[in-house]
Amino acid sequence: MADRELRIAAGIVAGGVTLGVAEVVSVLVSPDSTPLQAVGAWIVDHTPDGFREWVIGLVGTNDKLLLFVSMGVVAFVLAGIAGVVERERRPFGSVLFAVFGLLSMLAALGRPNAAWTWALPALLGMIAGILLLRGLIEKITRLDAGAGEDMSVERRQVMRGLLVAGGAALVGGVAGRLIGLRSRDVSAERADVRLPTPSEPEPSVEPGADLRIPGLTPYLTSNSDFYRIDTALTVPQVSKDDWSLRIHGMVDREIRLTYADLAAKTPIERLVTLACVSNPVGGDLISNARWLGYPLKELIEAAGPHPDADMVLSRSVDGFTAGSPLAVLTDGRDAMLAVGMNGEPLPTAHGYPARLVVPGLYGYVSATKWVSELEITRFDRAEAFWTRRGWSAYGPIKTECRIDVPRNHITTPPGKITIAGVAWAQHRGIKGVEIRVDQGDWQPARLAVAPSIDTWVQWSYDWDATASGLHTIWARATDGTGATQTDKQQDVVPDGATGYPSLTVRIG
Ligand SMILES: Nc1nc2c(c(=O)[nH]1)N[C@H]1C(S)=C(S)[C@@H](COP(=O)(O)O)O[C@H]1N2
Ligand SMILES: [Mo]
Repeated sequence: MADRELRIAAGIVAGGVTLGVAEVVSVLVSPDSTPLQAVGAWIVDHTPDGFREWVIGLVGTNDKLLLFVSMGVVAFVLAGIAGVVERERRPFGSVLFAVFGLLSMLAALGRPNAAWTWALPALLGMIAGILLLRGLIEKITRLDAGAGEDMSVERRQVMRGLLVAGGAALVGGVAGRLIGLRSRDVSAERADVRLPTPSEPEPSVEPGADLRIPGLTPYLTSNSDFYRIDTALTVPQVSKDDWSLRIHGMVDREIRLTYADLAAKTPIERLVTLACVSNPVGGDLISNARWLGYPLKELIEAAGPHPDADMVLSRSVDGFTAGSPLAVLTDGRDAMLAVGMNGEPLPTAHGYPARLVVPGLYGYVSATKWVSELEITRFDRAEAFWTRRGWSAYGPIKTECRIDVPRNHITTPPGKITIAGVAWAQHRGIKGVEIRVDQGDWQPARLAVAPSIDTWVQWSYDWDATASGLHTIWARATDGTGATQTDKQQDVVPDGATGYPSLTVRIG
């Protein structure tokens, strides 16, 4: 049994070669077709919501990195076990490789945009891995059986073979991944895109919209600071020359729009604040940008939606779907097929070449990135990605606010303290924000200029802090219809968190 370690190493190296060969083959197929990517995507799709929330709470947006690292660890442990089993219970080590190869192939073929070729990386990787595993184990078994001087020479040969194969798998795998990603990378194409000019440019953000208070979130979010949420393990790379939008389903005539077709239309440019339903009270999954795009109302009405249709199921190239009320997309608000963000083509992570932006709806029911299809259908016939996972079918944005300054838990001397933050109720607008300190009365805050009812609004309040000790500050917003946000605390599932934001400061 002296060579147990050698057999574990043989299993791990064979596992590495499996993954490495798959990465190399994927250069010719798609970066998303490899076992790690395909199984990873399957896991993301099948993770229970509660667990996902818990993991994201723990590691934040490093969740994808954590997923790959844990998959790698599991793969190598299993491969090591396969090495031992192949010797002791032949051929069950190879069978273990075959089972995982087949599961990876199924996972790859099950991706929404997969072709049959997507099975090839896992298949060829599996074959290479099994051949290597059998060869190595046979060699090591002969070592076990033999004895004497020449065996140490052979042993050294096996070790050298393991190192070479392992090194080659690593180099090949990393190179394959980089080449595969590079050859599909659309950032160069994106840099050359010239955006069309909007009919009436959105007036530049009035200075009064930004109170410029240190620590207060800027009114406009830069593209690099804009929050990002999606289920994509690798950012989809969609060339504008390959992109098209199919409008179909319950329509009089199906329409297919190419990027070139859009050039014949006149875009609008609007300020819209996007918000994620997973944003807890006080959270930062909300950002505000200037979007350039084409009114969805015109695009959809050109297809002639049937009167009994009530849902637009938008689909992304990566299979994500969102279900928006047809009435909301066509009621005259600035719902758009966006191609520009803050004067630039959409960043790839935010949906290049085209995505949806709908004022007043949470992202999960409206803001489909890398959008490729609008299916006109009915809520009682179709279910979107997150609805199937227990989130509400309808996702109107709730009236909420956030306190940005002062920071929670600070200690500060008595005197004038500026309290400031943002408030939002997209497409209803914000009529007022009030502040309460401890058990005092609600006091109106000063609202900044609101360039649009579709964006958040900054607010501030000067608090004369005299009494030393610990104080709690609360805020609440009232929307344009006169409705004040609810004080009932609710978690993000199933349709968005509610409750007054609060923080504590120590005066003294
Ligand atoms: N293709 C695709 N589009 C998507 C998603 C996704 O997972 N895939 N997530 C949605 C969600 S939940 C939100 S909140 C917004 C976030 O958009 P952003 O990343 O540009 O901020 O995108 C929406 N569009
Ligand atoms: Mo979201």
